[in-house]
Amino acid sequence: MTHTYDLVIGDRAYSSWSLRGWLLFDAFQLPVTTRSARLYTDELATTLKDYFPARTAPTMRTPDGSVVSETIAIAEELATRHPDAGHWPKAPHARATARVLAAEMHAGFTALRSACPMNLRASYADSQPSDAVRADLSRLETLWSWARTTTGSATPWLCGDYSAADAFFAPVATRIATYNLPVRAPRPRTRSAPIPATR
Ligand SMILES: N[C@@H](CCC(=O)N[C@@H](CS)C(=O)NCC(=O)O)C(=O)O
Repeated sequence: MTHTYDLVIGDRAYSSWSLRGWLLFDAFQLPVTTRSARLYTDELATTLKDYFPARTAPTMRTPDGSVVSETIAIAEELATRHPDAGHWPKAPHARATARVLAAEMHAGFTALRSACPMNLRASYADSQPSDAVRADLSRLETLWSWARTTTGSATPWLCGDYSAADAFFAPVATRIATYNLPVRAPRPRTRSAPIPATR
């Protein structure tokens, strides 16, 4: 029997962390067996009994049996085990930048996350974001613009090639679309010279 990764996830249309966890496999061509469980039901708790001490989706089990919850830990563990998969940029400055973005997403944006739950099946034309949500959107613009400038990204992505930072912000991008949230286009990349990729 071939052992592969197992990944417990909720519905990827509604569970932003599950979508991130799944993207950390799918976008980097890593094979995984997914186990879907409905969130906020006994189904998730029952499924996770096999993944002690995890309590949330996504949770992965590595082929050798380590249980890893917390999406940032999943990203780091996959990146370490599969260094050529591309979770982090190879160039040190772009890699550091991508790590900052993923970590801040993991820890922050609480107003946006609670006011605008991810829902890939809905689209609202009218949005009345609170001041706290507007502050999160402003921080997003700052971070995204900084990442693209400082890494000299010439792709549509944040730090050059698609990285875990993009996977972490994918559910945020869907919220902007779902709730028609006001964000400005990125500023032109002329304000500071990018740090060379080879540093
Ligand atoms: N900090 C966790 C958050 C994961 C999380 O909150 N997952 C939600 C679904 S989006 C969940 O499993 N909720 C079920 C529960 O809390 O009972 C991570 O990074 O993975």
